[in-house]
Amino acid sequence: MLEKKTLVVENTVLVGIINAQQDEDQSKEYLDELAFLALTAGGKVIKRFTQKISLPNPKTFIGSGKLAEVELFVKENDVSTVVFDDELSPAQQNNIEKTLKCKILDRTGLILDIFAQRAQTSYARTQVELAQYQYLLPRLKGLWTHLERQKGGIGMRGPGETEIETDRRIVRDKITLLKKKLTVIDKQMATQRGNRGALVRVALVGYTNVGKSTLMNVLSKSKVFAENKLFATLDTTVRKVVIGNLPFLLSDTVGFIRKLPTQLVESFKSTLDEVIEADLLLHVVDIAHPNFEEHIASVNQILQEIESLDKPTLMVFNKIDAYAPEVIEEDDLFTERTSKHYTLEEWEDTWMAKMNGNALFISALNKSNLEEFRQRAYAAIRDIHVTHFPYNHFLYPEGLEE
Ligand SMILES: Nc1nc2c(ncn2[C@@H]2O[C@H](COP(=O)(O)OP(=O)(O)OP(=O)(O)O)[C@@H](O)[C@H]2O)c(=O)[nH]1
Ligand SMILES: [Mg+2]
Repeated sequence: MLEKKTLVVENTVLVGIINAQQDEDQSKEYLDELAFLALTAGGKVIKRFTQKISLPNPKTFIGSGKLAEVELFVKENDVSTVVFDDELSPAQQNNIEKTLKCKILDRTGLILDIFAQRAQTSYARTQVELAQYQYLLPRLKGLWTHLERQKGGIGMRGPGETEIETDRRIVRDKITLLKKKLTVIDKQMATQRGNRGALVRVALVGYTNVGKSTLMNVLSKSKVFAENKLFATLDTTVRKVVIGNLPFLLSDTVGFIRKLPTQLVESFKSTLDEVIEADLLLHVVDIAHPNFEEHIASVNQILQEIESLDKPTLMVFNKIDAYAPEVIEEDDLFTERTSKHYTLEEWEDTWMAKMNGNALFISALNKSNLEEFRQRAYAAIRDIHVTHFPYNHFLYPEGLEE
């Protein structure tokens, strides 16, 4: 495993920008999420800086005045980590590090750090390690003395080759090795998946922390790790579940997030194979989250990247117990009514129309509306099953018997 840049309850500062793509409200919500990520990684956010800026400064991302402000705060408050919400170029990261003299992470680096902490199995660890090396490759600054130099060293270096180039080669070799290792495991896993026979395959997908594992636990009556932290689940779990008399396979997998590092999507492809090979997706949404519509868009974008967006999908809006619309006071004549004020019924109407009826509203925690969920899931899975095995249609009635 790579040396971890773990945040051990470190004083952490966040930096975000406001521009044409993200207004003040959005920027705040992104920083809220970044703060949750930092907390998950073990950091304590003690200050946030934002700057209105149309184009990021190519050298230091934020302007020099703002950077000086951050520098002063960092000095006076024993700050060990500054996290930027947006992707920094390797040069920007270097320059900022030189000025602030503390650890500089961007959102990608922070997510990678959390993944590194959470990876349990050797498979997940290998995937994270690969993503970390790919992220670090362009950021090498000749600090790689802790790496084993099996190849580099005296006599091995070509004329004029710098240490950084040697390091780069070591890292590239490491990447090749990890990729080979993953290919071997992938083959084993593909065989395992192939052995699963005729069962319809259903995958839970969704943004992180929406309740996928909780729903899996309710349905399969087994224990999958669920908690109020981001990326509680890294490895895919597959369970055989029976609704009515119809058995199927249900998989729970890594949650998605806005700006999920491409290196991660890339190296988690085989974890996502369960999604790619699924017959039906249950797209779980946390309707109590103020940004849930944007979450849906982020998830769909990743589904698109892995060519799985056009699969049959049930949208499962979870956490209805926690949904609280914003309220306009009676004497408030100025606030315009927006979707933030929708009642649950209004959201149901909206999404039932958008999804052609393939939307459901439940609480996995309170087990509300689960009966309807089971009915709808049964019907969808049965449809797929009898398409695969037309001669089985008499085994499974069209509707779920109560
Ligand atoms: N209020 C409420 N909380 C819920 C509900 N379902 C899940 N939660 C909570 O939401 C948090 C996240 O649940 P998980 O099941 O771990 O979510 P996940 O989607 O598997 O998350 P990752 O694996 O991190 O992507 C936990 O604290 C759950 O108890 C629900 O219906 N209502
Ligand atoms: Mg989970």
